[in-house]
Amino acid sequence: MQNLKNVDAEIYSAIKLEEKRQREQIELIASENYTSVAVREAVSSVLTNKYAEGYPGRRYYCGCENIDIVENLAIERAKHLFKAEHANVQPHSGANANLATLLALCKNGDTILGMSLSAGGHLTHGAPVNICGKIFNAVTYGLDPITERIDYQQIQQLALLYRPKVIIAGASAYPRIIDFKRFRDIADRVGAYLMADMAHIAGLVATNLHPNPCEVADVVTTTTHKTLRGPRGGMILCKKELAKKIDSAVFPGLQGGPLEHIIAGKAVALKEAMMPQFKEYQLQVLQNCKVLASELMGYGFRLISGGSDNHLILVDLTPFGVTGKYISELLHKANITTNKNAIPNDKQGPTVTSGLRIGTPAVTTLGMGEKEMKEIANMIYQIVTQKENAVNIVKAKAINLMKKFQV
Ligand code: DSN
Repeated sequence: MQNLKNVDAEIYSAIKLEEKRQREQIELIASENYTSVAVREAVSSVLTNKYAEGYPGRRYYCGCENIDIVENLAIERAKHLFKAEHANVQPHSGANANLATLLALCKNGDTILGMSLSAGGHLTHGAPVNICGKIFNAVTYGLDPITERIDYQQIQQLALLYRPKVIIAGASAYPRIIDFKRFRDIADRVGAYLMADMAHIAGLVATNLHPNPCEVADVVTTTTHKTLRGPRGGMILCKKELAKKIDSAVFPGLQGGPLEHIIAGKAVALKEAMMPQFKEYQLQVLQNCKVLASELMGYGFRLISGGSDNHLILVDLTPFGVTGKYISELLHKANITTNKNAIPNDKQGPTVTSGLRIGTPAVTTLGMGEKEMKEIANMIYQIVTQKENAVNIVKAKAINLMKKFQV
């Protein structure tokens, strides 16, 4: 990055610091990953120079012939990978994909039914602080208090009572398989659209390691940078009959010019996701998560729902008398990156929380396996039980572990 260094030493230096951070810190944020170099090459290409408002073959600018090749490849790959009838690859983010979908399916004031933020849902599924909670009448469902799994009975009762226009399936902090068919049945009973947000699990869906919501949902949204391991961005997949509504809601409804350099990165990631190595990677993500969960439980941690079927674990820290904020900050000092997370019926507010969310997608990309998961579980245990006293020793172990893997 010699040119960048010459033009802007401050940004260059911040990027170098971030490279060092990514090399030295164990990345356990469940929604993060490392893209391939091929994806980053596409993202940093000259495609960033081009305006391409509209869709392939129907642009508002001249000179889009190469951009059309890129966007069409991304669309076709997304449809093929997820067995979807239509794909819109333009959403700048998962939040935009969700908002565009709701704008396509609902009018202001219509009722939507999604998982509550405190149960593991996402802001854009109707939280009052998000625009989706402000312009729609958002009703939320939670988890079964005993099993801490999605309470499909409760969803059905709420759906019958409130007759939502859209039911949203999907979560940001839910460690179990989501039964999209059960959601479909409930949506059919009340004549609602079913929207599935598969952002967290898209890589597992792509490799048939999680049920595919495209088989049953009217619209499926996702980000492209979590388990799918592409560049930061969003995507919408839907049935053919909703294609026009969805496309119009994204552009011109919500966005202007698409980020074609990012769309190129999405296309590359989708191609990578079709390769056999990607399935091996996802299988290892699941295996690593199982090992991490079982080791943590062995150290006396309580996991929400008692374990994990996917790439993430939600730890209840209350038995140790510590908060999510405190432990995530201590772990960060010890070079382990996680995030504090609310647990069901959390007594702490959302900026403190009683939980810790941990995921295995990023460390698995580095090549870590079961041995490393055991070491990481031990490091987390040391921090939670010995607190400040363990920071230096765990930090040295974390740096040492990261030295064995190339970011
Ligand atoms: N912010 C993301 C996460 O961390 O789960 C969800 O979009």
